[in-house]
Amino acid sequence: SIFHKVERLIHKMNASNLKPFTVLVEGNIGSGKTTFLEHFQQFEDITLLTEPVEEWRNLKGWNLLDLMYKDPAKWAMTFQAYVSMTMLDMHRRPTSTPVKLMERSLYSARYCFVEHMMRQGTLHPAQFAVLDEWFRFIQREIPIEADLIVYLKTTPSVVHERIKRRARSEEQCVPLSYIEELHKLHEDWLVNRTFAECPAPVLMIDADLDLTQITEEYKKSEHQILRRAV
Ligand code: DCP
Repeated sequence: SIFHKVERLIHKMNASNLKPFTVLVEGNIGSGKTTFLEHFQQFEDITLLTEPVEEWRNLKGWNLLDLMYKDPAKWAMTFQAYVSMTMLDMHRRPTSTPVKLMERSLYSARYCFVEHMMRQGTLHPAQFAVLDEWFRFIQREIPIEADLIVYLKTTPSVVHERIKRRARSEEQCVPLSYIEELHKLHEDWLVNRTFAECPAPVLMIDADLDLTQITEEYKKSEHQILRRAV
């Protein structure tokens, strides 16, 4: 079967000591990135790096995500600086498996969130300049692997409903307009390619479907993720 073939190839890959095939999972807030990664738990030879948001909610007891939403002018910079650090940590984390799946990346932090906060004026131009210099420095000096981007494409109103339903306490005041702006930035980055560098080929998935149907949609990508790994 296809799975035996994949298994054999994965073991070959393990033996050959190559860099893992690295997949960045991107999409708006509430697009189902965590669920997508969890779908791949069934495959033993994939390393999953999920939920960096849990680190942002608890740094030595401080909830940076909450501070950022409550007082963006004061905390956006601190929050994004910490996001960059946790993302760099995930990008650099060694894996013994041939495939590595990551939730978000340094790229979406810079090209979607920081970009938005700069355009909005939430980040002072000087703060933006510091974050941007860090980003450029990392890009220049530290290899960041990316072989494929899975883009969970959604409609803003759909994810806005989901965000309200899941009721993560920090996100209760996130307006639809914010989700729409983030959507546009993801589209400009990954689809229209208008302002930012896209570091890998993009596999687009319709992520508007609800949980009962989305598994079928996810399955379509198994192929690409596992096959491209060899
Ligand atoms: N966030 C941010 N700046 C970033 C990354 C994320 O302000 N550079 C915020 C937006 C959300 C929270 O962090 O309030 C988590 O967003 P994600 O989209 O990374 O994670 P989700 O858990 O919402 O993803 P999903 O529901 O797709 O699993």
